[in-house]
Amino acid sequence: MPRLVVVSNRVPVPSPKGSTATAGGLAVALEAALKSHGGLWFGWSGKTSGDREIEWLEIRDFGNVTYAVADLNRRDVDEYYAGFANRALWPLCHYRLDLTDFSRKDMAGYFRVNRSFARLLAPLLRPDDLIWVHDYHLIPLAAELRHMGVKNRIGYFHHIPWPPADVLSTLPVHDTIMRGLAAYDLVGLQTDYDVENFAGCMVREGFGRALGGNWYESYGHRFQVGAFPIGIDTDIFVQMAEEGLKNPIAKRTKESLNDRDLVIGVDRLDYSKGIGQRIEAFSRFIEMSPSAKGHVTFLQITPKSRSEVPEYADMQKEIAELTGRVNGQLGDVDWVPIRYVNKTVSRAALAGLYRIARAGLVTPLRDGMNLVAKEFVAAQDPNDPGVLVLSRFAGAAREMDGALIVNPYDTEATANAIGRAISMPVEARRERYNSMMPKLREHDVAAWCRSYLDVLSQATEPQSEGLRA
Ligand code: GDG
Repeated sequence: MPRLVVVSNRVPVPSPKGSTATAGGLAVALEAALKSHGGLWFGWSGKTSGDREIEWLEIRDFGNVTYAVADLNRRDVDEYYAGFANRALWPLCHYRLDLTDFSRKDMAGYFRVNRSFARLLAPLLRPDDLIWVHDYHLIPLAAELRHMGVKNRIGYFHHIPWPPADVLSTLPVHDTIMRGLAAYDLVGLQTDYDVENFAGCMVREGFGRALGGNWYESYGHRFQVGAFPIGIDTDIFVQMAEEGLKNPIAKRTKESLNDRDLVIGVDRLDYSKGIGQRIEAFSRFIEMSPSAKGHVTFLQITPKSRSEVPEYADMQKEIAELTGRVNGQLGDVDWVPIRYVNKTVSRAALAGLYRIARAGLVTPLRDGMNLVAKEFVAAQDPNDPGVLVLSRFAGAAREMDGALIVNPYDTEATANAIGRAISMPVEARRERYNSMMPKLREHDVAAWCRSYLDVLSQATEPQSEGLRA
């Protein structure tokens, strides 16, 4: 079995005792894959260190897994991370052309940091390593490694949506991005819809041709593209939720509700998550349903995210103001409609909170997959499950047929769906829950890892007679 090398923007280096207990499902699954293959996890430490150029790595071994991380200097963080990755690629891939900032300085910084990462990583590689690169921060990495003579199989997984050609082509360097992707052996996307969009960008824009069987040829290199919908650590989540009410935060929350119904939302504070539209829809639901006034509480847990990016700072202000306005207008002396919390809670608390909620609102305007949708369902009590209200624009909507699917831009329809979720009879709720759980168990995050790595390690190029023009 070849050694596995995972590359991601941030690396969850375990604590000195070797524990990554607070890590999410993806980090846990990647760590498990690294342990079973033996492996190396490479990326940014998350630390900013003055003006020093990226030239050294901190390397630590935990069992058979090596963690190699580099600090970035202020300029690199500003241009590569807060700049091009999060003010150009992130809004672009989430169809927010109104929020993109295509600064040439940031573009140069993005490619420069990827080159530096490749320079640090290349000497650590062995000839038969399987290399798996994660997410939009690192698209050019394979091309940089190839320049340095690296011949290993290199895969890329794009965790966020892939946009249609008309959207992508607004990016001045979209050709360099497509060329960068063509240097991989496998480009993994979340859904078939993303694969269709990717094919449109590759073929219609003239960057490559389809060879059939998900193979493409571009810039003289053949590679595969496929949909690999990510899952969660379902069994662990079910178990955490079963013990959820032992968690002090979940317990306190339940007591504080005084038998009111709980509606929950959990998202990083990000404009792609549709938090403002969700608050408007909840507020409309309360206005439309006199019986809900005083009897339903919406808990929105929203850890701050990317506060160094101006669009995120603006959004923090907008959502706080909106929440204050709705609470002021609709609340009463003994009831606030929205509890808005800007902090991270533990995964155990989250599992308990999902479990006591009557409805989960997952209403992004655009999302690669959305793991909260899956976690919410996995956390439910099978005998008395809550209902998931899910945006049609989340990748998860393609799998989760037991959810109430909504258009988050349609306030009235989303408000109606909240009402339906809260008043749904238990038989209908069980039926919906039972239609989703088997898939969540089968397609968990470990299965996702395995299926991706199987294709990356075993892919054989199509014979030339099978080629399609
Ligand atoms: C990207 C793509 C894709 C949130 N608040 C707390 C907390 N969380 C955890 C959730 C969930 C994770 O963060 C968020 O995952 P999502 O999938 O919802 O969204 P992104 O962060 O945007 O992730 C997305 C994903 O990559 C994987 O491919 O699904 O589409 O955008 O696990 O539970 N966890 C804890 N406390 C919190 O307060 N412990």
